[in-house]
Parts: sequence; structure tokens; C-alpha cells
Amino acid sequence: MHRTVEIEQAILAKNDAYAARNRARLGAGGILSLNLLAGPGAGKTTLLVETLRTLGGRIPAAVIEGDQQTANDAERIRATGTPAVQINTGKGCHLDAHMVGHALDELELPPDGVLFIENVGNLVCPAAFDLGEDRRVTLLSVTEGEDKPLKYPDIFETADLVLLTKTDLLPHLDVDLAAIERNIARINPVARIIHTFARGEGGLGGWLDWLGEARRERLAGLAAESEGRASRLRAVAEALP
Ligand SMILES: Nc1nc2c(ncn2[C@@H]2O[C@H](COP(=O)(O)OP(=O)(O)O)[C@@H](O)[C@H]2O)c(=O)[nH]1
Ligand SMILES: [Mg+2]
Repeated sequence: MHRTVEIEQAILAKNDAYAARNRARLGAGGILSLNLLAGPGAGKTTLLVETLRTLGGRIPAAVIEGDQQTANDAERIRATGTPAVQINTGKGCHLDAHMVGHALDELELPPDGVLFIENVGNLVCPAAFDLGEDRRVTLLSVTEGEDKPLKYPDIFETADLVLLTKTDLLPHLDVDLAAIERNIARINPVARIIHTFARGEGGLGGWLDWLGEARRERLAGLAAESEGRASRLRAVAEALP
């Protein structure tokens, strides 16, 4: 047991070092990076495809797709005209920061744009691995049941935003939406919760507003950082003999 814990800690420490490298690299490019986490079939790729279509290039974007096998999702993204790289994890059940670093080498990163990282569909493993992202977005489809936040807390606990997807299906379901939201709030009282649907028109408004705001905050943060650095350098220069 003791040894298992040590190995896990070593793996996570190594991952964190790669994540820090990714974060610095993305920050230098002014890029807002989002790690999308959810179970398989929650609607991650459909949401991305519809988001990219709706944005129509107004926000420059690139996508990293994670799946155990196939390049299907990267192909669905590329069909929108957005650059995408597929990572296949084989026996692995999540992306890690080292894989994402390699994908960044292959990807044309849009300066001041958004990088979407669709993690492997899994409600457990991806939660522990920082990829170097700015924000975590966890998706839960309204078809998955009210109790999932309580059964799989880690993926909700670390989320900045929870998207409740496929709300167009609500009229056909016997699901208690308020109970889902209560359960998310029990695990993570500060996460924003936004309803979405990607079938038909008008289901992405709240999410697109959040995205625009996150990007503005990111760019303002980077501007403040570089202003801070510039004024520190000015102070150092002035103090020189
Ligand atoms: N009704 C409905 N179906 C959706 C919605 N989003 C995704 N789906 C369907 O759910 C299935 C899984 O979607 P996909 O985007 O591949 O999920 P992923 O595995 O999380 O990437 C597909 O059959 C989609 O057409 C939605 O908003 N409404
Ligand atoms: Mg997918």
C-alpha cells in the first residue's frame, strides 16, 4: 500500500512538471486552454463541433482530442475547418500532460485563441491529471442520472464549470434537474452550472457567454502579468547604478 502511494505520487509529480511546462507555453501564446471532462457519450465532441460552427472563426481555436482508439473525433473537428490532433491512449484511461505537450508540438496554435482539450471519456481517471489547462469544464448529460456527482466526486470537485448537456431531451426523461444541481453543489459549491443542448438552435448561449468571458479574463490577466513584469524591469533598471 505504502509503495503504491509512493509510485502514484511520483507519477503525479512528473505529470505536474509537464503540466507547468504546457501552462507556460500556452500562456506565452495568450491562449485560453480548457480541459473538457466527462463520461463517454456525454456530448463533448458534439458540443465542440457546434461551438466551432457557431463561432465561425470569430475566436481562433484548436482542439486536442483524447480517445482510447480511433481518430473519429479529430476528423469531426477538422470538418469544421479547425485544426485538431488526436491522441490515442491505448490502454490508458486519461490524457496526461506529457501527451498534451507532444500534441502541442504538432498543432498550429492560434495566438490569443482557445485550445479545447477533449479528455478521454471517463468520469474517474482524468480528474487527477493536470494538463496545464486554465479551466476545467466537466460535462454531465441529463440522461446520466441525478446521483453521478455523488458517485464520481473528483471530476466535479475540480471543475470550474459544469455543463448539463442534452437538455433538449428533458421533456422525454423522468429526471430531477434540481437534484442534479444540488448534488453538484454538494461536491463543488463554487462551480458554475450552465445548461446546454447541441441539437437544434439556441442551446449554447450561456456556454458561449462563459467562453467569451473566460477568454477576456485570460487576456486581461496576461496583460496585467506583462505590465507587472515590465514595471518590475523598469524598477530594476532605475535602481541600476
Ligand atoms: N439530443 C441530443 N443528443 C446529443 C446532444 N449532444 C450529443 N448528442 C448525441 O450523443 C451522442 C454522443 O455524443 P458525442 O458528442 O460523440 O459524445 P462524447 O463521447 O462525449 O464526445 C451522439 O449520438 C450525439 O448525437 C444534445 O445536445 N442533444
Ligand atoms: Mg468525443
